[in-house]
Amino acid sequence: MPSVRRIAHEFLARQGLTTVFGNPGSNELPFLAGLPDGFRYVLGLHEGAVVGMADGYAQASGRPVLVNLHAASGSGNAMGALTNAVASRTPLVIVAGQQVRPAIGPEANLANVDAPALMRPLVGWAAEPACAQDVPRALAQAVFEARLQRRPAYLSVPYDDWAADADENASAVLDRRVLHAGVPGAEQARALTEAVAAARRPVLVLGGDIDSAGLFDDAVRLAERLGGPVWAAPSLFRLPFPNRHPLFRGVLPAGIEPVSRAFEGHDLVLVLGAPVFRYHEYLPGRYLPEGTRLIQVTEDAGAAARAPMGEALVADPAAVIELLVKSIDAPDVPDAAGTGYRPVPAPPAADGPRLHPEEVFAALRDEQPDDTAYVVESTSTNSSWWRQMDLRRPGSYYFPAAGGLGFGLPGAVGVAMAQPDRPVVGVIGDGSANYGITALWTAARHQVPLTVVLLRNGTYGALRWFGGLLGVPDAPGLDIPGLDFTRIAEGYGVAARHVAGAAELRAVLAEHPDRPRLIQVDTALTTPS
Ligand code: TZD
Ligand code: CA
Repeated sequence: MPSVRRIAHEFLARQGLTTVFGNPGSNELPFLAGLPDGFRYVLGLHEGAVVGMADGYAQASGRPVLVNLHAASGSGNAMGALTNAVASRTPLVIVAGQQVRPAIGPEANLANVDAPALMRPLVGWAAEPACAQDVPRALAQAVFEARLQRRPAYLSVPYDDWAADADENASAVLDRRVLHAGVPGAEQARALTEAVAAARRPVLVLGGDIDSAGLFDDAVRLAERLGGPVWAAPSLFRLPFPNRHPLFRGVLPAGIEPVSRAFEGHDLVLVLGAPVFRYHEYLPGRYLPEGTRLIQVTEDAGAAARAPMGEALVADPAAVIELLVKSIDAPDVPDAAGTGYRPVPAPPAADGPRLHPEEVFAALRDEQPDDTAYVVESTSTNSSWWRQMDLRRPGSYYFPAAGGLGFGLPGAVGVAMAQPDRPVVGVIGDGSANYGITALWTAARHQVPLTVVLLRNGTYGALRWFGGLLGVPDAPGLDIPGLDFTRIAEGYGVAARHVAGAAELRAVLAEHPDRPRLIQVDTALTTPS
């Protein structure tokens, strides 16, 4: 009889989960014994970085990814990073090691007491199999739950289970296929196409799921058929639409009142691939203007259920876009040549030795290839970013989906590992970098071709701005002077440069090394909006 471990490894290989992001402990070693050829173990030095790298890798590859965490302490370290993976709907399959069964009750060291409860409600599904023979099936369930729910799933396995004999039915999971379809029914399709056809002034709101699902170009086709304005949903984590397209209006402000104001004069708001809505600042008001109808199309049943207003159709946005494009017989106004794309303004010049963030982003825009993927975690520079960038390709932009810092640097490493032929740049603040800094070591170890542009303004810039907004001008703990990321990066094995001005930055960016590097640039403080 093969061991539980043999069946598990075989199942993971058949499902294509052969890249493991992890940080092991003694409880995990038996799972890692005898990993077959074709498996690749990517060691991260802290679990926050492990999950951030896995999140970036899964998002960029569009596939579930295996994560291996150590018991309660490793799982706990991972939780902040998991908040982002939950919000970006990233299918992570987390396998954590547990003490042997007789040692859990008495709480021996490294027992993860009530492991599933530790992870709920963050993950979508969490379990510890009731016996060793159920491990292969439970592992398959974790993979399918992560894929179907598009949410991290968590499996805790007592470490002596792996060497146990599988039972005679264990191999039944090896051939399982679990498929999913989200095409609306005929009546639902008719009602939706009629609502869209009847709208005089429709507005489209696109969420990050559109880019995650590979629907960036399809969204452009739909928008050009509809001919109405397009917004990105608030708290955006992936760019679903070219940001200088003539129909694009920007990212919706993340407050009730300003969102409602943006919809003024529109009779239909069609939301595709987004929650309704992920507000941030509490700016009360009416959810929608009088007479405005909202229809949300999402595959996320939870997002449909919890929305405070509007109608919802739980369906695959791909199927709905196809349906709508077919149903609208108005000639579209394609702008494939990009002639109507909004021009970029000249960046403000530096005032003193520090660069304006817009100068940094203008340099990226001009010096980086058009298909560069950017992983951004720099919070006070948000409006500068959108003013200067011109992103026209799918998968061009990633941001921490729940606003939890520590995604950016590891996420950039993961995106670059998943897409070795695509240029990847991490745009990271001097505050943000510290939450996932150990990912630099993994980038060096695997010689990941990645450029990190480190924006050093010496402070938690966004929090200074929030201090003004919330009437807290005197909060302590907002400045972070004295950090030199060139020395930190070199300590982790990543080549680093401090650049002094826009010309030097442009010259350095124009080199395209095939290994990781960090470029530190001193920047002036700006506000997020
Ligand atoms: N801790 C975590 C895990 N996530 C957070 N979002 C925060 C703390 C709070 N926080 C923000 O929301 S923005 C920010 C903090 C500390 C400052 C980030 O500083 P930065 O960027 O240098 O990366 P800016 O451009 O200076 O704001
Ligand atoms: Ca900063």
